[in-house]
Amino acid sequence: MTLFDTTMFDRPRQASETAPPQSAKKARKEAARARARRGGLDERLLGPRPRHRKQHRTLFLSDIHLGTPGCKAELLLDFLRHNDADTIYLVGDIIDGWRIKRSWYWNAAHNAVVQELLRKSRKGATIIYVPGNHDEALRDYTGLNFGGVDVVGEAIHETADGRQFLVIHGDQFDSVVKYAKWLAHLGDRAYGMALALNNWLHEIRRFFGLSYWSLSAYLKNRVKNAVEYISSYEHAVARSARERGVDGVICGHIHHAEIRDFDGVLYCNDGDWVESCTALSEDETGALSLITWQTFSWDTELANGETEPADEDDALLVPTAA
Ligand SMILES: [Mn+2]
Repeated sequence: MTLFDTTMFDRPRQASETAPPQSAKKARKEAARARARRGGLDERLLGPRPRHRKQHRTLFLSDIHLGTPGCKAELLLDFLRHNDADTIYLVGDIIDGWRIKRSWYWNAAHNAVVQELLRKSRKGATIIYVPGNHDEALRDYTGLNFGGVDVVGEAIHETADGRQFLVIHGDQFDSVVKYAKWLAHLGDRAYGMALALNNWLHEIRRFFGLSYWSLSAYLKNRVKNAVEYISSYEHAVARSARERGVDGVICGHIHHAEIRDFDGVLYCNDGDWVESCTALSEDETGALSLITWQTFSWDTELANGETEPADEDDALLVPTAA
């Protein structure tokens, strides 16, 4: 669903691409790129990665929900191309298994996100996958390694400054999911409808050049029950972390990014890639912070004037001392 003909963004062909002795690997790469292009993937997500990528000690991502139309796969792909980490935790609900059974949504961007994560693993990043309730089928495979990705039930992450964090998806604290699955499925379907409406709004806003804005996140923030739910969820998670004797907890599940201190226990929620497009980062000193990536890099860079190429004619307008 692109509003523009993406060929208008084609970058100029480089000499190396047109040179006749093309290796088989290169040909395969170009074929994959052509497939992604036909699949509607934005040309700007296919070219070389930016030279200056932000380096994190650790990145935490959850609730990506690949396999559903609500997943903001292109924004996530843009984020992944601009951010690297020594360790990446996938904190559950990465591939949406519930919906796989009902209906399956997969496009070039979803595929590219998986490829990008596997690429980071090949380049040396440690990837740890803690399954959630939407990809709970993976919970049968904890302790195994798939293509460089370690699947674990939960993890203890030690930050650079020596603090211990429990890493879990967090549905363990959601009594609705735990005790009445059919009810959760029902809620899931209504939620899917809200997200479809949300996507439709997103396309309209994008057409008018407005940034991503989430209807469901907006509603969730304003509905009293949802606020109460989030608050009691956060308290339950923090309480459990205290009982485990850790310094903090890193989770996802409720699609509400937050870093909050509960009497000395740090509750960190890395958010999601369906509504808020957020990730949790740990830097070299062990400091934790939230990153929001709701705008494509090319829009942000244009807004900041960072990649505007210097116009040579401009020099003529600058008065010189000589
Ligand atoms: Mn979940």
